[in-house]
Amino acid sequence: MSKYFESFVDYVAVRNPNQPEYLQAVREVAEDVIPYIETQAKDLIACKLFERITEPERTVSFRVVWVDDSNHVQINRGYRVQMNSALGPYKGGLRFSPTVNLSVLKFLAFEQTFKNSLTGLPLGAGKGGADFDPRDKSDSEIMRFCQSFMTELNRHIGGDTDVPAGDIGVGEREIGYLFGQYKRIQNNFTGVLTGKGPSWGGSFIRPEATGFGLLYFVERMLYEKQDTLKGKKVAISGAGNVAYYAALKAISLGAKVITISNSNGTIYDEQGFSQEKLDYVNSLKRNLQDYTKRFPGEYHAGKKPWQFACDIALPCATQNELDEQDVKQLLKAGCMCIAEGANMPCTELAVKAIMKAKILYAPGKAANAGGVAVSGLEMSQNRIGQQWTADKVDGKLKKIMQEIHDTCVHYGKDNNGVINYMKGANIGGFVKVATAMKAQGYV
Ligand code: NDP
Ligand code: 2IT
Repeated sequence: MSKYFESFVDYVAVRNPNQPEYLQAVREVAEDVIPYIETQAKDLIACKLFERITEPERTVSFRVVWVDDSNHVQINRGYRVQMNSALGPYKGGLRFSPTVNLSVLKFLAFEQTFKNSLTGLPLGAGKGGADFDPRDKSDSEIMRFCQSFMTELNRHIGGDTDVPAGDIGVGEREIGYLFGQYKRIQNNFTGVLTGKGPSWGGSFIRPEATGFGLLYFVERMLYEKQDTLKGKKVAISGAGNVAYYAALKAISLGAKVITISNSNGTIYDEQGFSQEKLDYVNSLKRNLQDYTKRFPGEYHAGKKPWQFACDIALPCATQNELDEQDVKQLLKAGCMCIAEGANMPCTELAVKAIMKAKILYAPGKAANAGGVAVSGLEMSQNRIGQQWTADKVDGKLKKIMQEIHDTCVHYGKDNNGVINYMKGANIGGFVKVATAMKAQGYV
């Protein structure tokens, strides 16, 4: 790597101490974008375009106080990282999880910059959330927390300013409570959040969009190799929104889904999941160990899905959930494709091992962009006061995923015809944002 790369990485590391996830995400993009800038866009060096893109436009951190069911006062920390508004209003999810901190949210907001650019829609980038764990809370505790969180957040967001959505720990229920409180404070029914219910401004297909989009992307990658999903064995991690709809779409495209997991363990079903089985998994809440009470299969406490032989691995849970050792195991068992439903689920060393093996690899910023893409379509529907049919939204989603795939091929194909989807996504996402930032001057 060049001197500029080395000095840039040092510069970002010094400015962002104790933020390992953020530095990991920046390095992964810089490895592709800096060589591109040095050879094809030298003018971006003097105007410090890449240095600017790694500095959030604004970061808000705030106290969230609420009272739990036992009448105890609880204090959490809320955040919104408004990363980049070159292409449109800040856009990206809210994560409620005890693992939330500034490093995690900045990496997510940084990834969102390139992802949102790749969708082709007018979306800036942001991410937010709180170190609040919704998993062990009652419904009324969740409502009180959401109301307190929005009492501060409302002054920083708006339909043309910043439009949050869901992420880990934030689904339709939380979006409902957040929206209700925003509307109450602002006296304004507007598209300030996406992922709303279909009867109150939400878009059809938004719940399905990330998982469905992931499979549309995988379908396109396989198509490039004159292959299909029919008969492929698919290992999926996670048991949440992305994992569930990824599994359903994979099954409907003829694949056999053999694993579902959460942070406690993995269910392995050799015969493959069906919709009935997946709905049963959902009904178990987080008690995956009870799967075998109703269906044949195995529960592996404390284990990840990557030990089971599969053709395609779809990490759909969280960051850094798949490491170098997992890649070795997957490769040994014949895995030919890894596509990320989650954001940055592969560690840096895992990515290097995948690249070396030259199997198909789709980074999250391309492969999971379907969620934010349909959020963008929800914003369009809110602006014109209409609701499109599920078929229409699904058709648009499919087309967007195909276009993202083609952008990756355009920027990522080498002279031997090998497609580096990571490089394609990084450069393809960067070019559009950089052009807009350059045009908008030193801001
Ligand atoms: P959910 O909250 O619906 O589900 C998260 C799932 O991941 C849960 O089953 C959870 O298990 C599991 N999980 C979390 N942490 C771990 C861990 N350390 N090890 C194993 N499993 C874990 O979130 P989503 O499905 O919405 O999000 C999943 C991923 O997809 C995230 O990386 C998110 O950023 C990304 N994403 C989401 C989009 C969306 O539209 N929702 C869009 C694009 C990306 P447990 O209950 O045990 O915690
Ligand atoms: O990571 C993501 O792209 C999301 N959580 C979805 C963001 C959105 O605004 O729909």
